[in-house]
Amino acid sequence: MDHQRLILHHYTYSPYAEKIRLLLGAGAVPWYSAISPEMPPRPNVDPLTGGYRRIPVAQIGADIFCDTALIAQEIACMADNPSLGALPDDPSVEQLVGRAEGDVFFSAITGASQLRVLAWLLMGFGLKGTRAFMKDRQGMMASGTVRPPRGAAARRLFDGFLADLEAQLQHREWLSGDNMGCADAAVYHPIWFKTNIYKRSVTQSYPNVTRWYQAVSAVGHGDCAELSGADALAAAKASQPRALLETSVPDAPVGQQVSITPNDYARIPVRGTLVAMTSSSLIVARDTADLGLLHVHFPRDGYEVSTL
Ligand SMILES: N[C@@H](CCC(=O)N[C@@H](CS)C(=O)NCC(=O)O)C(=O)O
Repeated sequence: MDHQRLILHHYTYSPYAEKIRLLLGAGAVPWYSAISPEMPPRPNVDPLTGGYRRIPVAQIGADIFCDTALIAQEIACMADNPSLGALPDDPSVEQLVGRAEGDVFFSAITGASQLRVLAWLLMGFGLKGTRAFMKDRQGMMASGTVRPPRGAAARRLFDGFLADLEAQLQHREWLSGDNMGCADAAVYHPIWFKTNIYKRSVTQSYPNVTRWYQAVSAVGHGDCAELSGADALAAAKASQPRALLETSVPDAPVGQQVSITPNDYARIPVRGTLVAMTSSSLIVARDTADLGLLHVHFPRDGYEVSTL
């Protein structure tokens, strides 16, 4: 295997993973697919991240990337295409992306009828698995700081979002500029999620959204090869983290033990030694008995950093 190829730890029905799979396709970046369980424990990912429990996680050798904001930037570098990693300089698009990855994402599921969600879960997980999945996600949200709308309020919110997207797409093919980019993938994934739950198009009242949705789908996932979790761990073990080129901000507690915790949901901390902290990202080193030295990368936006 090629140890420098990006490995994506993900599962099929993860909307945020779909965002990344499409960006990999758009950037023509070859990648390895390592399928993860839909809920912890995740023996293919936990030893790499040291606790971060969200999906997707990307890996390049002994460098581990948490959060799609950062993974998208890595893909943009690999593809030499900045629009895959950054939003366009357009406040109306930025606002749509913020909504898509906030309440709209949750509303895809909290707005669906309980019966429909139950049927969807039962088909995927069976009875025992559905019970475990619901318990897991309830626990994840209970310890979180976000309280998404439910029922009719969630449905109104989702529809209002589609109507605003329809207006945005009136005079443009893509949200990101001349080609599909990060903004398109970010706005697409909650709609894709709802389409999967409903098993039919949810955009039919919005012709511009429908045309755009089909164009984003057609981009596909690119050149992907399956990889086992064991091979992904072996790749980490056989590699050294890449050289640190980041220049840390002056007040960064570099060299100290820190914990990094998402500030919204799935608030499991990762502990390690801070080795770099710029204005937009940070890296913690984890010296592990089984896999050696790993560098775990996080964006700063959306994560709390505490010194221990
Ligand atoms: N801000 C994160 C959000 C990721 C996220 O919420 N992922 C969902 C799956 S789409 C998740 O991790 N759910 C809980 C789980 O899979 O354990 C990102 O951009 O990567």
